[in-house]
Amino acid sequence: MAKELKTAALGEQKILRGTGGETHQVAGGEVPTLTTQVGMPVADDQNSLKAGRRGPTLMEDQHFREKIFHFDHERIPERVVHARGFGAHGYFETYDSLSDITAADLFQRAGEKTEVFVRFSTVAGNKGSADLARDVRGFAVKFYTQQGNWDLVGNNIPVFFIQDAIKFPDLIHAAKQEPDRGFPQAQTAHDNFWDFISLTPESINMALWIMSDRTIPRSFRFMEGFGVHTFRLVNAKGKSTFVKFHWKPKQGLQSVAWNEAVKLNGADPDFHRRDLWDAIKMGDFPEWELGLQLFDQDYADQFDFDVLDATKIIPEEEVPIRIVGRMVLDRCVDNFFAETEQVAFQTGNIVPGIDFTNDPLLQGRNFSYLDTQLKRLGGPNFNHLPVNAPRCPFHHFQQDGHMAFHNPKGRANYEPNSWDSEAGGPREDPEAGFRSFPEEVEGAKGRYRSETFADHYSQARQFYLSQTPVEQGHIADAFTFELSKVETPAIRSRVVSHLLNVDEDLAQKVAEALRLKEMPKAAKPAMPVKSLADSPKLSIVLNGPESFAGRKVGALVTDGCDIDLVEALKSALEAEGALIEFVAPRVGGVEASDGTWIEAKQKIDGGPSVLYDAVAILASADQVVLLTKMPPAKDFVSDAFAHCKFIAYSAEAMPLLEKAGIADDLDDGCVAVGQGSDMAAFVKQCREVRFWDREASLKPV
Ligand code: HDD
Repeated sequence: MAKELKTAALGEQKILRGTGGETHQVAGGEVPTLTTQVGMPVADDQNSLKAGRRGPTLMEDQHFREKIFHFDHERIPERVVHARGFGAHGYFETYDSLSDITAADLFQRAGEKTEVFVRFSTVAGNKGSADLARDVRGFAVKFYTQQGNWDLVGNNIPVFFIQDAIKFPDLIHAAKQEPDRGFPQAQTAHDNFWDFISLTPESINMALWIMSDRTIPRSFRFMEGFGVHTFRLVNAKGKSTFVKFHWKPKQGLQSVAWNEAVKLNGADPDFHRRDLWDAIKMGDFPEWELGLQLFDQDYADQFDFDVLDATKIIPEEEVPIRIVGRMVLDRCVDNFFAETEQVAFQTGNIVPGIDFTNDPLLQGRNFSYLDTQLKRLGGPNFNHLPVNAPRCPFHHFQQDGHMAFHNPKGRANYEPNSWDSEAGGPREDPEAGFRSFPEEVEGAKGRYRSETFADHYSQARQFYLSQTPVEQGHIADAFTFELSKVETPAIRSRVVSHLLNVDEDLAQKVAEALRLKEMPKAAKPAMPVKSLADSPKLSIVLNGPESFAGRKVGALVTDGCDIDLVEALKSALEAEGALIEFVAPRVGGVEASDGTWIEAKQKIDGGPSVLYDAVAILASADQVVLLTKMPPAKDFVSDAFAHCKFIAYSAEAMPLLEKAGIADDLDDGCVAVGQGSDMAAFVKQCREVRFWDREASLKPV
């Protein structure tokens, strides 16, 4: 006979107050009594109700049925794009009143704070995909203003692949897993994607951006955000000004190396979400400044490109960015599903003082976001969910439907009505209410693509030529990598045929690295490619951080490591606002030279150097031999070197550097630290984030 199972959990609890059961005493203190959804106290949550000790489960077990039923329905459809994301709460603070250019309430009063919710995301991968996919990052901000919610649903790249929303399903189908095989996951390195891109010349500018390091950010905290489209700001007098929205990270820009991204996906697939969570939890709140590029119709008319074309930027050097406020993320979500998963962004959510333009991508988006939320959230009342509900008062006659949390009060649920103010409900306000900017529009109906959208290469060329040589090298490597995963040679060649219009040198490099049998002819541009002035603001390296604050050093330590060096490094990093994490052979920690116990955060194979911005190798003479025998210790050093990180090392650690094969190649990015050496100087050097000079000596694969 089967042994009877004891239910320890039940036995140890002491009921404090009655069976209606408010609280129980458990090991950690008082907890509320477990109930069903409708509040019935539960006596046994370990065993289903059975007919006899070993008999079948009974249908009348309502608690069991309710629990399993609810579990079966826990998932909602993931977003068709941007499925993997991570959200946080915070606020936006207006620096100065912008009442001269917009009537938007949140921009009226200097110093005023508006609550925000932000969700960062990747685009192509499924909900469970890894964070370091080479991909665009979503940067969606919901402002809960006093005149309704304004959603600025942007990306970390200021241009887009396509000009007209009607091509969005094709773009996304091509980017995501191929439909017959269901792979590859979260990657654009496959035939369908590059087939589509190479047949869609308008996407070439974006192709250059996504092959740059922008698509492998160090974390959400170190990337820019963009509203992409041209919007309008409208002031109280009805005057309109065009605007492009920019988010500038106060932390500076930073990306990782591609080889690092590949390894990070294995070492910590949650690297980006963990980074944001940890930073907020420890009080190091990330900040972005909101910048506006403002221009009028005259500027738009003389600009080289069409301001309604979302595949184009307006260089910052041409229309400077006016900084108007800052956003601080200071609170993690309490519940991932309720907030991050159920948040519903809509480009259609704008407020008086902000308006759309005729950008055909934006116009199409305005339909898609409303539509998709209905599918995802299961009914028309998703704005009743706390994360989506406005923080200002709201009154309307919309009623009923699935899961309506609140319905209109009073007798009237229609308008006009002749009931008195209380029973009759809300009325429109011609003064304060939203009015569309009265732009004159006329023309014959037709499926057009304006000829002002036809220049597909000039800005791609400008982007490429504005990068530092290091970044140009990364772009060539990225094209080579992605196209090497494309199985059809004709598609590889077709991509190179477009690159010839961007920069011949780039095309040559990629063609050679792919070992194309012959150079294809350049694709025929619809109009001549222009030579535009360089825009240094497009480079990540030129716009890096001013300090090492918020970054992390991984210190590889062993028993007997020099406590003075450890302490010196710790205090230099603390002074900079940076962090240190100890990596040791065993996670329990190590005993330093003076007997001090140093707690490790990671065991060496769980804490590879890709997790850190810079590393310190502080092994003791006795123990370093042990490390030389550990492959992950060797990788820790050789990877840090290959990823151009700054490396501090003690003399005792040299045998490990030798084993890692870098002892003969030590350069200015490798800093010997010992008695009397200046750790602050090492940390100052780390502000550069990477020692890029090294890269030239590392032969690309
Ligand atoms: Fe989109 C989600 C950004 C073009 C249709 N998009 C989505 C999200 C971001 C963007 C950040 C995730 C929001 C969140 O975190 O919940 N999308 C962009 C940008 C675009 C863009 C910057 C171009 C400038 N999108 C675009 C087009 C269409 C869509 C042209 C359709 C015509 N996007 C959607 C969507 C999603 C979405 C299907 C999926 C989940 C969601 O909306 O809420 O409606």
